[in-house]
Amino acid sequence: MRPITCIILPTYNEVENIRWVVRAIFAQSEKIDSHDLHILVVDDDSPDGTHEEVRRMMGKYTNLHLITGEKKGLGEAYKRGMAYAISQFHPDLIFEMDADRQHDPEFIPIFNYLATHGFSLVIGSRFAPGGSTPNFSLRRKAISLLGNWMIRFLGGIPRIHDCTSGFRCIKASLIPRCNLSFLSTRGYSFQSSLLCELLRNGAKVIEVPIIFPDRIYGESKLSFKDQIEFLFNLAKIRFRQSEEFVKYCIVGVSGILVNLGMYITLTRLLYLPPPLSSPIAIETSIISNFFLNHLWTFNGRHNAKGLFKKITNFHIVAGIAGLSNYSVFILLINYIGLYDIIANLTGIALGTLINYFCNSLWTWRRIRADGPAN
Ligand SMILES: Nc1nc2c(ncn2[C@@H]2O[C@H](COP(=O)(O)OP(=O)(O)OP(=O)(O)O)[C@@H](O)[C@H]2O)c(=O)[nH]1
Ligand SMILES: [Mg+2]
Repeated sequence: MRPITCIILPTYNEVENIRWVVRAIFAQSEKIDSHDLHILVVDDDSPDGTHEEVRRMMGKYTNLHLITGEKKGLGEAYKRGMAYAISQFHPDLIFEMDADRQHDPEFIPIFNYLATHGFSLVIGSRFAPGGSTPNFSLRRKAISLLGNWMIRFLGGIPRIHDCTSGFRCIKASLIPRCNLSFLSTRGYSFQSSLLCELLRNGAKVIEVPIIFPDRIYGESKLSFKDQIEFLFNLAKIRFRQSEEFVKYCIVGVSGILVNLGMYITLTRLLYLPPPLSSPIAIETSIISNFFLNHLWTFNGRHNAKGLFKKITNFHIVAGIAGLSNYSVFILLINYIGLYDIIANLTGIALGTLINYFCNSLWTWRRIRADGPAN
């Protein structure tokens, strides 16, 4: 049996388009010999009878599937669709695609090929060199470009040109790694937050330029509310990008308290000498920091390293960061004559950054969906 590619088509009042889209997608099957194509239509009980039309076609196309539900926004439809597709078909690849004929099905074989040859996320990009939106009004183009620019720079993904595209092919194994419940419910916000989440989880991405024409039939569902949610979502994405660093700093502060508590216990209650108590207190705080980071800060990161290797790396990083902290401190008081408290704070800031980046990029390094990176 060949692996499955599942194309998710969210629909709301697409009765005039759905028949054409389904037929055009299945016409691409013969150009793909590596995968079996399935379509999952996620219709939110469209009043125009889109789902009845899909049901009629299901008699002819055995790989056509349908789920229906209450209308809660495009993002919610995708979340439901992805969860259903993964549990029912165990697909290798999942496509996101609009059902309004604005995404050209001719691209499906190319995306499918790229997603099995080195990339885990293929984006049909309107704004990459070669892509275009020939019928966009100046206003729509300006909103789209501004929105994309904000996501690129606030979301820390400047190299992606089209962050809100709804035409993508995703390695299905990446999706369970993403926190879908965190993602927004509406269209553009959902697409941009899913993209950031996929990249956070190690997606290897390529953009393929596409031409995005205007709708011929039916109406756009993009509303003013979508634009408002988009702005709120930017703040959420920004926080999400720094979330690990904030958690790491909180753990660092807890480490100081653990160190101090242990030192006081050893010297004041157990009467151990300070030269012996200090290293025990330091080691206790390193171990407690390690487990808090393991279970909280970097929880959910997929990484092939065993616990022992991680603990060893964490100690090495603590040593390097401690040494850097101390060297900067000595340098600043001896050669620059800085006030010792300021010199110490500078050393701590540098040590914290070294500590965070080494542990994030080495100890708990993420693996890509297309293979281990350890
Ligand atoms: N199930 C479901 N599908 C939706 C919902 N909103 C939009 N869609 C579908 O999502 C796809 C994209 O919606 P459009 O309204 O065309 O949005 P767009 O293509 O980003 O914007 P335009 O360029 O203005 O058309 C279409 O297939 C819609 O039918 C929804 O709330 N639920
Ligand atoms: Mg559309």
